[in-house]
Amino acid sequence: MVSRREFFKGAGAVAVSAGLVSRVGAASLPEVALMSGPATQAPPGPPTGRPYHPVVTLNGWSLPWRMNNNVKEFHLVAEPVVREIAPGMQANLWGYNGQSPGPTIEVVEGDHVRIFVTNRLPEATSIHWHGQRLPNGMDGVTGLTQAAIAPGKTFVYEFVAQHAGTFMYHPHADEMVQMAMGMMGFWVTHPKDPARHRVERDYVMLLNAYDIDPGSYTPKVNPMLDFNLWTINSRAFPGVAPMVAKRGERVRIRLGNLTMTNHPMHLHGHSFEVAGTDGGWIPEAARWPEVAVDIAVGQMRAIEFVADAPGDWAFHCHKSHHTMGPMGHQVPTMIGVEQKDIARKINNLIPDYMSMGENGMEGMSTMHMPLPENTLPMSDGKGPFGPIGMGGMFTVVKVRDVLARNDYHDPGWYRQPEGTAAYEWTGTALPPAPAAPAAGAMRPGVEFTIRKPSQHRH
Ligand SMILES: [Cu+2]
Repeated sequence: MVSRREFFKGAGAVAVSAGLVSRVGAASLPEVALMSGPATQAPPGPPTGRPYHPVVTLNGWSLPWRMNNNVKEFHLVAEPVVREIAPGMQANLWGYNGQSPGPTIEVVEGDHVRIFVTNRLPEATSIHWHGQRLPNGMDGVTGLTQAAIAPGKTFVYEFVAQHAGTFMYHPHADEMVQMAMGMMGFWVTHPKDPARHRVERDYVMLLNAYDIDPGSYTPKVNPMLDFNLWTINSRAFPGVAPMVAKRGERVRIRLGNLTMTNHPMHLHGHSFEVAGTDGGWIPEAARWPEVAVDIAVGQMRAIEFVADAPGDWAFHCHKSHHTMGPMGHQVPTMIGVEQKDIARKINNLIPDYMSMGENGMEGMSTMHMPLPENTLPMSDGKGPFGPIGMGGMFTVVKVRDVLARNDYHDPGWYRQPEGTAAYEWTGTALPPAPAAPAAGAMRPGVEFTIRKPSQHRH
């Protein structure tokens, strides 16, 4: 039986014209490396070429290359993939080399880079190298700078990585469909001198979004804003890996936004500096401290901080509907509603939900009902103190006193030192809260309007 890898090798070789092969001086296409799972792959470091300190793609990996007469050759295959969004939900996406997003491409300033792009999609595509300064014909805009890459064909892109920084790649071909289906990846050009911009941990993530109806597997490609899955590297929390750091290490997080809206990304417990944009590195004197950075559509930002506070610190989009799962988008307003019969339905959306405040604690854990097939509840993460109230575009920065240099495993939950956690008051009871006066008891001449929270009145 022909393996998938061999199949691609053969199919690609047929698609490249004889003229192109002799022009690049390659006897064969570079082997296609594939990734089948969504686990974070700890960076092995460069086996050939100039040295650099590798990045860590959350729930992703970096693409291997081969050196060919001092040219770094990569092979990207655009193809349909199955991505696990989080345990319990899979999506039929389009991506590169087995996953969406595609693998991160890492090169060094001054590298001569050649990328073979094979199209195994049912329609034409191209790749734009977002942020790179390169010859016009390598810019990847279908119809404007090149012919479309038809299904089954392989195109070759070739340029010198001129400046260090953080970039993205994505199609400029039927892009509403292809971006909504997950076609995107990260590109990092490392500085020629590995001591420049040096950090101990260097994470990369693409912010993306999908609209997948509960019970279905394929994203709808026509929504403009109303997506129901807000993801980091096509994963929703608790599917998003944590970012780990040893206390005192300098950490960089490179974020790119290929959704249709902006994402104010917020880090708890630390302040950071915005150190880079897709335009380049910001001089140190021009950086300022932040705890949230808004990342606009099509932008990327590199933030840096010293992980000086041990603990489990939330890192998330500050738009509250971006930190919930698809079922959260079905939730009606419950405030002010008698919850007796509805707790059962909510329990379907938030498995550990307890109805409280109306008629006691009915609808507790005994009424757990199954979710529809292939979707995620509003929030599904379990923390050391109970269910975690955020999902979607959310993960955790885990700072520990002890952590090996190249260790990227999840160290588990933080153990807070005795006496440092918020605690329940068990002293003297507070006097009862004064009840709101009835409308009739109001002083004469004062108008008083009661507004039900479930309605909007103007
Ligand atoms: Cu957001």
